[in-house]
Amino acid sequence: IEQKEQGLPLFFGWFLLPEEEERIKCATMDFLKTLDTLDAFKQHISEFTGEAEKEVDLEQYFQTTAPLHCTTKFCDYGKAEGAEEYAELQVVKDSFDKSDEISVTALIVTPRTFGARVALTETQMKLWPEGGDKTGAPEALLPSIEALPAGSRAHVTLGCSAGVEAVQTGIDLLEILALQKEGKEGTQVEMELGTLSYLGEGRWFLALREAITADTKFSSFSE
Ligand code: ACK
Repeated sequence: IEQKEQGLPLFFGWFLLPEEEERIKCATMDFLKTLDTLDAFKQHISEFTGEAEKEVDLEQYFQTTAPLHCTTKFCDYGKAEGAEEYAELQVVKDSFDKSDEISVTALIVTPRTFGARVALTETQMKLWPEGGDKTGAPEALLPSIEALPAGSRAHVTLGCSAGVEAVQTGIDLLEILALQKEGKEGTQVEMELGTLSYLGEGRWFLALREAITADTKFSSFSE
């Protein structure tokens, strides 16, 4: 593993410790197992399968991505706007390699992605980059993103469907939050873990009754 030009990484973020990765994977997989058995989910199954009567095994549907992390700044080895400035921030240098705890407050499932929403603390927001909610998002979504609080995009990608890139998880999350803000909340189902809502076009949002916390280390990643 070699750092590319200027030594800038692919991205910075909070990385779940290995034992935490296992715990979070198990807990969230249990949710997926339950979700695809619910009648409410089965009613909208065609958004995942393209066919009304077909079944889907969500555990197989999403391919897990490693390592589990919450991206702060996508640097693309220095090609992304503001990458160098971010790496030079004192708070980034001071936080590097330090332990921190992240708090997962919701889970999202769409035909493209499976993700965990992360609620950032005020201290963690200092590591959230300028414009971090907007990078890579489609033009049409930008006004809605601007209306949401900074850091709304913070998430852990838990899985992507075939051919989908991880960057999509944050975009799916922002889209769901924008729909909720407009009051477009559909069917609600009470589950053990919390309240599940349907937002159309195969988008599901589980607001956790109790946040799931995970120990992490702030670091960077390069392939
Ligand atoms: O799940 P993620 O946050 O989405 O983690 C991965 C990580 O960087 C490595 O690919 C995220 N990512 C990729 N492209 C972008 C982008 N343009 N803006 C923000 N995050 C991105 C991806």
